[in-house]
Amino acid sequence: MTAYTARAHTNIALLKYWGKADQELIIPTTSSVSLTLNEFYTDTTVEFIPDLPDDEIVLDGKLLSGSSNQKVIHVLNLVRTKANITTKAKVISTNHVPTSAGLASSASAFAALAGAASKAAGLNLTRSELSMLARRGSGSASRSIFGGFAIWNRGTNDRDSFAHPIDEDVHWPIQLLTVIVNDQPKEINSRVGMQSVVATDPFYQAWVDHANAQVPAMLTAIENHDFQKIGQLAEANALQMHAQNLMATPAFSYLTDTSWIIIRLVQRLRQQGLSVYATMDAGPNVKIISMPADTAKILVALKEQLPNVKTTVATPGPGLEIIKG
Ligand code: 2P0
Repeated sequence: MTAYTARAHTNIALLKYWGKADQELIIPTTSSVSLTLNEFYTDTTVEFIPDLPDDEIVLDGKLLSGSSNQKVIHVLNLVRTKANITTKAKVISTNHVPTSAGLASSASAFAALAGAASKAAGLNLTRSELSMLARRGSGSASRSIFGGFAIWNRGTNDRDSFAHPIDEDVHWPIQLLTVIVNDQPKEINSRVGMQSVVATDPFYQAWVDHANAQVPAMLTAIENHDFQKIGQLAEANALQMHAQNLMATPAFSYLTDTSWIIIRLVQRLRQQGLSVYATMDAGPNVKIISMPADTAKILVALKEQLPNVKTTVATPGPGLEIIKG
């Protein structure tokens, strides 16, 4: 059997996924909308090798063992079932999403794995099917099958919960400037954090209803290239998601004092006339949705308040590609 290498880029959610209706199948409670990013990606090679006693997974040059490779084996098992094979696989994955980029790599990792593993097993899946498969590894990976703007329609079951492209070729100015507050692994991983919110937040259903109602407005804003509306919706959605974490028992927050300094700075820059909006994921880093022409002004304002802060800039990127095999 042939080895295949796939490349998938990470994505930032503009409307967030924060909770599962089905934990085993990874069916979300809300539809989410994202922008795939050009600068950060994962390359994954998969080869099914007869007589290999066990799956072998090498991530960034290190052989994974124990629980850290369970999610990968789970996706390989789904592929084997579809392809009607039992052969074990060798997986070699390289993340070009440095932790210092302030972005998560699980979206690009599981999208690349879905692409490479399915091809290596002899399957020719559609992009919708690839999105469903990637979703089973990590929900946000369903969106990284597509470039540019994508929507993961929540659906209700394994076959109707997958992402769709909205606008894959983004030729108008929008970027993500990430301010790195902390590049250490988070204390509460997103799977645990979101489940705690679903199970204990008394206001969770209200959040679900409100977040789902934000989707049509976001789709219209993207269609109209309405940068301000996209930013307004994204910032409100992110703050509302983080508010749910405070509603959980026990309450928790990914945002630190420094995160809030940056969020307030973004709000101040907006009062001064700049089109800048903040979004945050399951960690303290603040991502500033902005236009390339404003980068210098944003950096000057940031450095005035936080002289040693590190930043990265990412622009819209492509969907899943098979790059070898
Ligand atoms: C998102 N995040 O929409 C949200 C916003 C983090 C905050 O998707 O349990 O790693 O593997 O499906 O995809 C992070 O959650 O969780 C995430 P699982 P995942 O991007």
